[in-house]
Amino acid sequence: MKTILITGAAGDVGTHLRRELAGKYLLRLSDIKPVKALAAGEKSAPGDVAKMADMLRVTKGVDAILHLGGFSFEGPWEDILRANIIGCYNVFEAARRNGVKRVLFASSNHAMGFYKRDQKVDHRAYPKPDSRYGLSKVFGEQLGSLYADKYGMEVFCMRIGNVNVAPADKRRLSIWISPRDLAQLVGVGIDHPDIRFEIVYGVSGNTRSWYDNSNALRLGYRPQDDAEIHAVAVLAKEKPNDARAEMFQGGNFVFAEIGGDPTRVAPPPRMMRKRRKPAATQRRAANKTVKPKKKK
Ligand code: 15L
Repeated sequence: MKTILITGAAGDVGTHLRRELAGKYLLRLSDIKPVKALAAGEKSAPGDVAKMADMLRVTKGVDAILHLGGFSFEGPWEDILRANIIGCYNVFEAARRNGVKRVLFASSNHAMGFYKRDQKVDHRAYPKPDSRYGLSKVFGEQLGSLYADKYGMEVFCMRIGNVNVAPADKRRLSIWISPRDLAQLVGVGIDHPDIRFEIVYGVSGNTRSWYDNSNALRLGYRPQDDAEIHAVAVLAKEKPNDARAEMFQGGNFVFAEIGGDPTRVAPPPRMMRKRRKPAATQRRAANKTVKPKKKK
């Protein structure tokens, strides 16, 4: 059985995947926080992604790495730099030095958040990050591209939408991924025999998807879930949102700290098919629905 290192294993996505991947792989679980309640087939390997020595230790001898670690929402530059830029570099570089060829990188829909909601994007569309967080995900993807081309590593980037048991709001009807679909996609990334550098969208087979996920389908991903079965319930409790957030795929990430006019974004490329607050507070602000301001 393959041994897979999961960084950021104590987080929400890591917790879903531990349950879904149990029995399919041996899991080495790494996080800066304690990883609780180890099951059969799981081992803990504490480590800070921002420390190269830690990453050299935890990546030794694994068959593949699933890199979930780092800041998972918008944050101050110092935090994004440490956890997502330096941390990501350390994971890829430690993998290379330890001869681990395959790395699955948890990128995000926020690498593409400045695309409008009436645009359908595929794996070839150029990135339009909506935040420092989104930018750090573009960095991770491009680092993966460099390590694939220069060092022959096998890199699978998943632009994950939102992992949850059910979609939380209208925006998530387009980007939701169920834990079992994500686990299936991760399995494709681990076991596909011919990966060099791939970008796929980590979304279920959602009727309202903003993504052309043909690259994932080409590699064998067959999502079993569709957010649409939750649509009536989700839309019934949807509150009116800020018009700027409604316009773009990234939602509230798009206009956080905005200094200009968000309607002035570049038109889509031709190849596109038309159709310092506390961290917990920032996460809540980034994910919640914002009421439009009343006109005075
Ligand atoms: C993400 O990339 C974040 O990690 C998660 O916290 C959510 O904000 C998600 O995107 C989303 O867009 O809903």
